[in-house]
Amino acid sequence: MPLPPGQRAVEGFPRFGTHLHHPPPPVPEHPVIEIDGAVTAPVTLSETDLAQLPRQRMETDFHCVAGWSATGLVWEGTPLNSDHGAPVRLVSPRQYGFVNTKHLCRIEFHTSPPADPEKWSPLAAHRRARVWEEERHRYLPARVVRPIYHRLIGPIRALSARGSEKRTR
Ligand SMILES: Nc1nc2c(c(=O)[nH]1)N[C@H]1C(S)=C(S)[C@@H](COP(=O)(O)O)O[C@H]1N2
Ligand SMILES: [Mo]
Repeated sequence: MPLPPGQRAVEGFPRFGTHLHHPPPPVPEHPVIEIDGAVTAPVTLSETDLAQLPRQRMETDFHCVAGWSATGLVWEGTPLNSDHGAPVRLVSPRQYGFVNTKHLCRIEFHTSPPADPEKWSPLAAHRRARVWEEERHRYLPARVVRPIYHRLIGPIRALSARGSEKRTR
């Protein structure tokens, strides 16, 4: 499978996130997903509810917006450890990693897109984040942010690894 534009394959599947110098959050004994916001009635899905949904096995590559890709991952049901998002993770392989929310516990529906942040951010995420369209940044073209994001990979990986060490110690 060819990689999307501007991506490089890495060995393994590193833990990765800008605030992940913290250990992964503890997994509740009975995890739930709350669904609320612009819905006729809010619902809370329990583990039992989730287990009854149809299962799907997915073999996909995973692409971080910073430019690394983990290849040949297999997703199915519950192979999930807390570094990678327990109890529940959203998997959307055609969108950059930041859309693939780990430790998912709540989904809030809105009837309109969220307002743009008041302050301009150099890391303003693209709203759709499609990897094959290289939608990395909300305002800047991909070729401008590519080299900047590549340089962030090392430091963020190191921070994220430190967070998981803290838990195992
Ligand atoms: N809750 C949460 N989900 C998250 C992140 C995070 O920091 N916190 N990082 C995102 C980013 S930028 C990437 S690339 C992937 C990394 O997934 P991994 O840590 O399982 O490799 O998770 C995404 N989901
Ligand atoms: Mo990412």
